[in-house]
Amino acid sequence: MKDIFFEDTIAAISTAVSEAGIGIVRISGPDAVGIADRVLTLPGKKTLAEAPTHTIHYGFLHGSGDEEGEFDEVLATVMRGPKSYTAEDTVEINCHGGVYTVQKALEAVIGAGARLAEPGEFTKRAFLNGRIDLTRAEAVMEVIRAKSDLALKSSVKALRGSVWKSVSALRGEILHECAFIEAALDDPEHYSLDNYADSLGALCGDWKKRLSRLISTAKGGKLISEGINTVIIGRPNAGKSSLLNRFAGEERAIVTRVEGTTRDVIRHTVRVGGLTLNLADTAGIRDARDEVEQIGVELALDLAKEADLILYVVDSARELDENDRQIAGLIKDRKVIVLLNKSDLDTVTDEAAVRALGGNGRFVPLSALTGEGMEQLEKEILDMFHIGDLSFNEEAVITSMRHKDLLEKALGSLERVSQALEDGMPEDLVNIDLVEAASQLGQITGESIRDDLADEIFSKFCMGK
Ligand SMILES: Nc1nc2c(ncn2[C@@H]2O[C@H](COP(=O)(O)OP(=O)(O)OP(=O)(O)O)[C@@H](O)[C@H]2O)c(=O)[nH]1
Ligand SMILES: [Mg+2]
Repeated sequence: MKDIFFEDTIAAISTAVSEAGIGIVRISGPDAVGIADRVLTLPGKKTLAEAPTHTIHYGFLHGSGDEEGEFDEVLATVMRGPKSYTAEDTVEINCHGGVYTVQKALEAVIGAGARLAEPGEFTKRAFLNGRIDLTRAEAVMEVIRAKSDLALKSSVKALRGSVWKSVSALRGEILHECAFIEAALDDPEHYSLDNYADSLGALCGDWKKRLSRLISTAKGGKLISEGINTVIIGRPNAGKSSLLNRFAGEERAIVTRVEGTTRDVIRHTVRVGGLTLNLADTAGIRDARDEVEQIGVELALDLAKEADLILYVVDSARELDENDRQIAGLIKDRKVIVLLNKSDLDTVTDEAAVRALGGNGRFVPLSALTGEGMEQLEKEILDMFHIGDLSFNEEAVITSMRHKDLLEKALGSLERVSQALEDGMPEDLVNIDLVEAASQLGQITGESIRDDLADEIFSKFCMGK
């Protein structure tokens, strides 16, 4: 445990503030038990102060100094530090879940001496009290904000420490070499740096590989946590808005037989399996005479350039035309699923015809009108983003941009180490970038470099003997 202690006691409503079966007010800090005792009456004049840790008590809630004014029947859980979420003394009061009651319970607790917690403050305390490292603290925030099942899974995995494990293992190895170099420079009689450059070069190559691998998961990690930006594109009347509505399960976009119905971008977020798709329905691509429609077409083309996934809707009941040729050319080499729409009608356009225009990607026959083919479309999307791999392997997935940034910086430092070794630079110079890399990785897990390097030197290399 780091010796940071907080003098004040904080409280907040820990459950969603809505009509629910129960609502929980959490109190954490040195006076948590005392404060709870001031607002609770337990049967037989018992108090929480004399209760053993990790026990639950039945009682009545009232304002501080207002024993007569009982307003709820509650269960209170006592968890004494360090065996609690924040590592501090914690009491959780389970009240009945009406918005009014829970608010009133919080007011009573504040009236008895607690301070209203800031957002995330319980987790911040858990971190500052040394109970969880920074990657886990961040993962807790991600669990709270997770938009999809898969995002939740990867945050929970980070919470169990998969990112922390990979990063701190790497950092430990780097620190070990930093310590060795410092020891050898200080005490050349006992530690020799002969041929050391070669072995450090080899280690450095391995570290760089591991870092690059971690960094490469960040793209998938971002898609998981923020959703896949998906653009529906196609010529007018192909059925783009019908597809959006089919995904949404409601009439989000106007559908008519008139070409050029959609002009603005219509957005809707949907879940597919464990994934989140941020869908954008766009204006049909054509050389529009109407100025407003033309702006919509430009917007569609711009969005398609940035998208993670393009759903290209083709009207398979009609021949392809110039607009299709333009679209097919534009989205070559991108992540594309071509939807041969209106499969419920007599079709004249097939996969081969689209390919002949240069269009490629995966092909799915679909009827946005009847819904036939939607299942296959969803399967293709899940398959395309390797959901099988991401959800089941135990590999760490980087979902935080802060982590990615620091990993890239650490990789840069290691590149400089490799370069310096190749140039035959002296070890003390090499060590500067090595320490830098360890420090950047330390910022991910929230460990400070100074103490750790000193520990490493003293514990492993018996300096000062
Ligand atoms: N038979 C059949 N008709 C469809 C299908 N999908 C869409 N339609 C019809 O095609 C017409 C155009 O559909 P929309 O969804 O508005 O097409 P859009 O691509 O959004 O058109 P714009 O917004 O004008 O670019 C409507 O009359 C739809 O009912 C389908 O799978 N089968
Ligand atoms: Mg439309």
